[in-house]
Amino acid sequence: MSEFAKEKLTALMLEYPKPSGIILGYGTAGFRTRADILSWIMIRIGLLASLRSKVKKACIGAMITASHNPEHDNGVKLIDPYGEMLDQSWEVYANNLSSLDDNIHVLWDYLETLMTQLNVQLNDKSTVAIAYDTRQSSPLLSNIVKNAAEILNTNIMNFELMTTPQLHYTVRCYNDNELYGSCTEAGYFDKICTAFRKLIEARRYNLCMTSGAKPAEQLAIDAANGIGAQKLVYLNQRLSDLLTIEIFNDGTKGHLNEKCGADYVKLYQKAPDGLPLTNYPKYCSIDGDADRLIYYFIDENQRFHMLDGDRFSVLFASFISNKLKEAKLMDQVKMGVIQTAYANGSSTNYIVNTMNVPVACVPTGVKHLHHKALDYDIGIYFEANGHGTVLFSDNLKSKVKAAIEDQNRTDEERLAASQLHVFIDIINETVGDALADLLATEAILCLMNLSIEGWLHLYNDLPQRQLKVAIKDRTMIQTTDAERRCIAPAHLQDCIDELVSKYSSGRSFVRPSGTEDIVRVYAEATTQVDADKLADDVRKIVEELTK
Ligand code: 16G
Ligand code: MG
Repeated sequence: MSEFAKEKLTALMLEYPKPSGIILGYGTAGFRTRADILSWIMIRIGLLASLRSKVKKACIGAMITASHNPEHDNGVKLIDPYGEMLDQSWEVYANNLSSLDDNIHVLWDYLETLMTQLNVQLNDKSTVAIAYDTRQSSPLLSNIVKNAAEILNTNIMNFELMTTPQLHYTVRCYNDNELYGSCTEAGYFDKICTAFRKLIEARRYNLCMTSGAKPAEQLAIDAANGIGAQKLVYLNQRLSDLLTIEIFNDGTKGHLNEKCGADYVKLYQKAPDGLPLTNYPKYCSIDGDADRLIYYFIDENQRFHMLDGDRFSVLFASFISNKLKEAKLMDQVKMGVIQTAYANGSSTNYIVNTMNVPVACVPTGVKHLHHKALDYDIGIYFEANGHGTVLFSDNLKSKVKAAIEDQNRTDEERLAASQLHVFIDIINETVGDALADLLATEAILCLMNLSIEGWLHLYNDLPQRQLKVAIKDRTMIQTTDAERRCIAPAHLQDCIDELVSKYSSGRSFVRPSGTEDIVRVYAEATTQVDADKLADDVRKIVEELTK
């Protein structure tokens, strides 16, 4: 390999040395830690992105963000050619690169070995698309990724400030020759806003013909003082005649994710700071990089109600199955909802027994849900934390298109098929997307003539409790069956089973966190008192058996 490249890498490593003793793994959402000790890993991720691009002969994305973490953190994750998360088999290379000593010869040897193994050359073409969130540390870190990737002959596309889902979308568009959409931020907004406009305008026109259209309900949005705020302004401008939104926590005053954002609202089950719960009929929060969404409202008795990821699954599945039925396409497609063990038991029960839609349960982490969703013509996935999307197969898309064009079908069938066709364009199929999910939710509520209260009352959640438990070594807890059962330590599962059997509609599980050095306990039961007690009982037994 060229000496010149090696010299450049040496200089970059000298500028951004690896702190001694640091261990950093490519976790569920890439590398993530305090921003001031991250620069060295950006070199290695830039190199890896370039190699991945050479191997796939496609553009690879590098998103600089730490999502809902505090401002002082940052992180980076890679995006594969079709906008999906980095293939798990490559996490090994990421971890190897991370663990190597800060020595040019060691790193260079590893790169050469890897290139031979992967059958690529330094001079092979590669393209890396970079974007970052609003953190102060982001521009510098992204520049290091760029400099490192360029050493391996890489063409950089720098999209600068973007939400995470926007970069996923852009990478997909670039790689499939813009079949999925045009590969710019403007193209992204065009696609989702045009689809939203089509659905809502047609609905309004019909309502005007009958009972007169109602003005859109106001929506107050907590943008977590993050990148989403800037992008929502654009959405608001484009759709102001159809959508009445007001943006709070837009970054002009508060700090990123501090007592606000989707994660805060979900965790503490209360409204964020900076968003007055006054007279808006509905509210929502997105997170720092705008890939999670949570809705909430205050009822007439001033009670706070939250609608999380499970609720989106139910809402989206209801709408889509209604349209499939109306279009007489239901029998021809395989539809499923994908959840994790954290999904409220009532939501699963409602989807399976009332809606007759099958539910699959997979381990925590978007990549697992996304992967499973590919098994269906329509795979709807949401984590309870508000991250999710819908995947539509090519088979489904062509069936819908054929139904629209089929002159033998009734007007009603063709209308339903065309609504579904347009709806697909609102969805960002590459990854969960708060902005796209927000538009999809507003469109569904409007088309189903459903208020947020009506949406909440589709089913009643079982009370639940989540606890964090600190133990000496969280790897002592091992799970199976999509994290719903423990296989180690011995007897833990038997004890949990026995505790659970004492509660009506009781359910509980324990799993080691993938992002923090703790284990998480989840419990649900018919009453809050019981859910709290069950969680606490399970906590005690976990502590006892891991001493
Ligand atoms: C990460 C995951 C999220 C998961 C969470 C679980 C992605 C993009 N994010 O934030 O899906 O719910 O980790 O955290 O995959 P835990 O393992 O600490 O419970
Ligand atoms: Mg996020």
